[in-house]
Order: sequence, then C-alpha cells, then structure tokens
Amino acid sequence: MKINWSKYTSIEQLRDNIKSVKIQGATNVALAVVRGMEVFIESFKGESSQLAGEVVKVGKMLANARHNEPMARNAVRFLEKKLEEKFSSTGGRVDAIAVSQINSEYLNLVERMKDGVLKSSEGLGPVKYAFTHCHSSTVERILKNLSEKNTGFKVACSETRPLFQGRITAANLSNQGVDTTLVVDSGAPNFAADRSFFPIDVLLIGADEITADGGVINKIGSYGIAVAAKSSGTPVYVVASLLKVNPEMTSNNVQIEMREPSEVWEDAPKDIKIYNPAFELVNKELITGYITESGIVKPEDVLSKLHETYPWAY
Ligand code: RUB
Repeated sequence: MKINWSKYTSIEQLRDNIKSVKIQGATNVALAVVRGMEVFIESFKGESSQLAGEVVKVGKMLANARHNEPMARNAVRFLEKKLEEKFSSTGGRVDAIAVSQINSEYLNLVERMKDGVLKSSEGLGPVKYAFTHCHSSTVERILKNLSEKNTGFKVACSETRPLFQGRITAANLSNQGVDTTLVVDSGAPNFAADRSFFPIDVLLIGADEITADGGVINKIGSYGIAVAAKSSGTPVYVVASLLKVNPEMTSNNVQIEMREPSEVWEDAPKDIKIYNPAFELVNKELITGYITESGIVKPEDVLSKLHETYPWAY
C-alpha cells in the first residue's frame, strides 16, 4: 500500500511517526527521511550556501530516529555523495532545486530496487504455501505476485505482538484477494514447522538491517519461526534491498533498538521488568538466501554484493 507522503508537512511529525512506528518498515522509514528533507527545503529561509549542510543534518536526525535502519541512512548518504559531485562541478553552488532533483533520483532508485527484488523472486519457482512475519512492504509485494502466478496460492502470517504489524500484512493481502490465514505469535513456529495442515514451501521475511557477515535483523519473533522452518527443511528467504546491509555490524556486535515496556503491558504492576526489543538477529546459518535487486544472494556474499551494486553506500 502506497503512503500519501504529502500529508506529512513537518519534520517533527515525521520524526514522531517514525519513532512511534506509525510509519513502519525499513523502506517506508527511508522514504520518510526523504520526505523530511523535502519538507525542510520547502520552508528553508536561511543562506543558500548553508542549505546543503542543513538538509543533510535534518536527514541524519530522521535516519537515526530508529536504531536499526541503514537503508534510511543510505538515503542521506546518496544525497551527500551527489552533493559532493555537484559541489565539484558547479564550484559550490547548490540550490533547493538541485537537492530536490537528487531526492527524486533516490526515489527512482528505490522504485528500480523494488522492481529488481520482484524480478529476482521469480527464482523461487512455484510456491503454493508461504509464511511470513510482521509487515514488510517488500515481502507483501512478492506474496501478491506469487498469488497471481500460482493457482491455489495461500499465505499465512503471524500477528506480531506487541504492535500487531502482522495484521497489516493480513489485511492488505486479503483486501487484494490473496487467501490469507492469521496465526497468533505463540503458535507461529509450530505452524511454520507443521507440514500437514499448511505445508509451507517457503518462509519469506523482511529485513531492517543485514549484518556484514550475512545475518538479518528483523522483527522480534523472526528467529523462532526461522528455526522451525529450517528444522523441517523449509527454505528461509530474506526479501530485502542490499541498501540494508550495514558494513559496520556483524553478528557478534549487534545492537537492537529497545522499545517502551508500555507497548507490551500498559498498566503492568510496577516491579515487573519488561523486555521489549523491536527486532532480533536471525543468524546466517538459518538463511537459505537473500532475494535482492541483484539476484538471489548467499548470506556470505551480501557485503560484496552491496559494494558491487551501490559503491557509494554506507
Ligand atoms: C518492520 C519489519 C520489516 C522490515 C522490512 O518492523 O521488521 O520486516 O522493516 O520492511 P517495524 P520493508 O514495524 O518495527 O518497522 O520490506 O517494508 O522495508
């Protein structure tokens, strides 16, 4: 489902919506960062010589509103790199139009990336039963396409407590005519492993951050479902852009965004400690492959593919 970005008219509104997960999913967070930079340009009244530096600052602030979002940081990195090129070719004159053009180029790149991921997903071959977790716009698009290509296609997804993003996936797919089943989180691993009732051909999950050594950081709950799928011989694919690879993070030094306990239990008795990480690591041994804009990539090759595909990236 496409977001109408014009309804976001202030940087604070964008930052608050990213932090509260009203704008959710790594790709939408990256697009929100671009929207924020546009909003800033539209209202900028300062010295034109300062525009480029200031817009990059705004972009970085928004891109760091959530911790595990390298794709958002790459949206700003793209602008920075292109601005550097413009500085050297125009002797330092960069105006609002030039910045907006670069942002549009980034948006076009994201569209090409999405088309590339969709094309790579053809490598999956026929799929009748798929399982997913949380809400990834990238996975949702692939599932819709699979339902068009495979007669009798069915998808199941887990609810994804505490914020129930799985219901977004279920509602979006069902509204598009896809045969959809929702399962509670506690039943999800067993559901993914049970080959009798819903014999899953593939588990497809999204990614917020991909570690340099090929692990994926995705919504809490992803690990257990991946273990269950792998243990019953079901392939586990991560559907994601290479722009989510963080060259500085490996499976040994992951840092995960911690969220407010109140998301889990609003009026919990005060002495109970609540552990509420947004995401968790799925280690590379559980991952069959990454479905990316540059083909289906083995976990150990994600970093070299990032450098090959996007030499300018973070
Ligand atoms: C969303 C989530 C998604 C990835 C990928 O978590 O884990 O799988 O962000 O999404 P949250 P996309 O709801 O906390 O943002 O494929 O749309 O980039």
